[in-house]
Amino acid sequence: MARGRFILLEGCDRAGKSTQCEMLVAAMKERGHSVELCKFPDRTTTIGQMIHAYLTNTRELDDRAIHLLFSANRWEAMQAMKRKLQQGIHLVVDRYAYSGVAFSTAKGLDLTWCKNPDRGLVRPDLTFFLDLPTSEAEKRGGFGEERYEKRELQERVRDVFLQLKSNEWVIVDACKSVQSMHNELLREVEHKIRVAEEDAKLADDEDDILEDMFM
Ligand code: T5A
Repeated sequence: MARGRFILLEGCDRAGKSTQCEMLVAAMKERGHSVELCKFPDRTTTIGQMIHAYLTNTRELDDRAIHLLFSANRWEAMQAMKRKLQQGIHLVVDRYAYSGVAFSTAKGLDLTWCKNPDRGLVRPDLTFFLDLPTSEAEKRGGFGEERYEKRELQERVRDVFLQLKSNEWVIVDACKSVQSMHNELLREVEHKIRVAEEDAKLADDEDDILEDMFM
């Protein structure tokens, strides 16, 4: 049996990540895949509640301290995520370490310093970057409610995201309709899973989880 695939959706604020994650999970379930949704920050944990208080401006924190909390919020989920991938469950993940580095670097922290706490996390098999101009994001529901939803910062965040881009990234035009983005994402995911399943039938060696984020 092939292990589950780690499918990540990244992008600036209001690009439609949560909408697409939910649609992707529903469509994969309909097709008979075993799949779960994860979201970062996970605001349900104790660390996640501290992050929520910061994002909603009810708490102030040093830039480095909040960066480390976002990273700790990923590490606390890591054992459970690995177990699920090993059990053949696919994970659709709404934001991850690329967001961590992009936002903190855009605020002025050093890029390498920002990557270090996330070194060795499980690395995604497929990353979609939902690319939306800030001028379009501003028109979408809810923009401006949280701390980072400001034009100049979002533009710097996008620049850092694009510096982090690697071979497993697919850039998606997030100006497109919800349905056409969904069709594109689902096509890519189905292809990735099909290839993994065919490889698993042919290969003798283990299909290991990739534990080399930022390494
Ligand atoms: N952060 C996060 C860090 O600084 N460090 C980190 O390590 C991490 C993980 C919260 C903040 O934390 C920062 C980044 C963020 O600033 P969050 O909880 O993911 O992160 O933020 P949310 O506010 O929940 O989500 P986003 O603002 O990123 O929105 P989404 O999920 O991209 O967008 P979505 O799907 O909720 O849609 C937004 C609106 O647009 C509409 C939707 O109906 C909705 O109204 N919409 C579309 N409209 C037109 N066309 C489309 N194709 C549309 N798709 C959605």
